[in-house]
Formats: sequence, C-alpha cells, structure tokens
Amino acid sequence: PADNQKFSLQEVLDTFKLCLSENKEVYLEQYVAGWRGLVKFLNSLGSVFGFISKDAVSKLQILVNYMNGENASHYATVQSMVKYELDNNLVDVNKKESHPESGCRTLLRLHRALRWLELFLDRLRTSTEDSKTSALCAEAYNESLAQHHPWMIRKAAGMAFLVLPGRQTFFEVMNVGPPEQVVAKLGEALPLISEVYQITEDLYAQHNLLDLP
Ligand code: 1Q0
Repeated sequence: PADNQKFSLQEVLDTFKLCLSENKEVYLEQYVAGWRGLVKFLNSLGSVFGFISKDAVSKLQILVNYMNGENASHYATVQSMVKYELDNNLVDVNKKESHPESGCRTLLRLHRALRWLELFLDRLRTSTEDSKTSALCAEAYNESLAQHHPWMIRKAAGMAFLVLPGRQTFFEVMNVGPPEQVVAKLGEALPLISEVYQITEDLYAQHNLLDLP
C-alpha cells in the first residue's frame, strides 16, 4: 500500500532506539531498518536524489545478503560481524582485493553517512524559519562525508542539495506535526543516533578499520 512508502520520523526514531542491545552492541537488523526508513524519506524528495538512494540501497542489500546467508549468525550485531570477518580474513584492509564488498567496509560507508545525518539533523533542529535546508545540508556534508568523496561526487551532491525543499516542507514530510513538535522529536532522536554512531566509531577505531578501501 502507498502508506508503506510514507516516511515517518517516529518510525526511524523507533528503529534507532531498538538498535542497541543491553550491553551496547549494535543490531544490524535495526541498523539496516533505520536506513531503510531514511531512504524512504530520500525517495520522497524526488529523482534528483536517485543516485544517492541507489548507492544506499545497494549497500543495505549487501548487508542483508550476509544477514540472510549461511553465516547469518555472525551478522547479528556490528560487533559480531567485525569479529567474524577479521578472524576469518574476510576484509580487504589496504586495497581492494579478494573481498571488495566486506560487511565491514560496506557498513563503514553507512556509518560515515550517519555522521552526516547527525550533523544535519542537529542543524535542522536549531535552525530558524528562514534557514535554508540546502545550506544546512551542505555544511553538514562538508564537515563529514565530503572528506571521503572524490570531486565528482561532491559536485553531484552539491547540486542535489540545491533542490532540497524548504524547511517548512521538510518538516511536513517528517509527519510528526507542527514545527515545535518536529524540533522536539529531533531532540529526542539525536542522542540515539549519536550513541549508535559513537559505539560504531569506537569499535572501528579500536580495530583500525576507519580507512577501509
Ligand atoms: C536530504 C538530503 C540527502 C543528502 C544525502 C547526503 C549524502 C550525499 C552522498 C552522496 C553520495 C552518493 C553516491 C555514491 C557514493 C559512494 O561512492 C560512496 C562510497 O561508497 P563506495 O562503495 O564507492 O566506496 N557512498 C557513500 O558514501 C554512502 C552514502 C550513503 C548516503 C545515504 C543517504 C541516505 C539519506 C537519507 C536522507 C535522510 C533525510 C534526513 C531527514 C530525515 C529525518 C530523520
């Protein structure tokens, strides 16, 4: 049904809430589900963002394939995935060789994008009525993901940002009610996203995985 395609910030918030286990491991299933919700949102913004959502979807699919594959049990959490792939030499560490699509390198791309999301949502939350979403988005991007992207992609991303809807429309698509409520929801969502980000960041740093090719 069409409703299935409808984005709700609450839904994304809920999945990110469910991401963390009691001992602070990150469940892959919820992580992927959170991203799926965000991709839904991106798709609702129009086809200019197609090249971004396509890349996100293909990365989510790579992870889903592992999660449903013969080694599914090792792909329950980000922690178990990292351990399993490293212990079994399934990660290309210096350059792409026999494992160009490891779960570790694939998740790292989404992880970097999560930092962008964190910065962008925080800017949206503290923005004023006359703020330009395209500027907020570009600032967040330049501070995070852009540093990992080649010139061509930065250029394409920059052009896509220009056609982002205004703040009011943006808030409406989030489906949580009046602007004050959106701001409150964002305030609720951010610590959750930050925590998931930080736990993953620490784990990757600890295993020297932050620059995987
Ligand atoms: C709202 C505007 C969305 C803007 C998204 C900013 C990210 C721009 C990224 C553009 C690059 C995409 C093209 C492919 C790049 C790949 O080369 C790159 C590296 O992968 P690889 O295999 O070549 O090494 N891929 C990535 O960096 C992954 C990028 C994933 C981006 C996923 C973005 C999903 C967007 C969600 C919209 C969220 C809306 C926020 C508001 C909702 C409120 C909760």
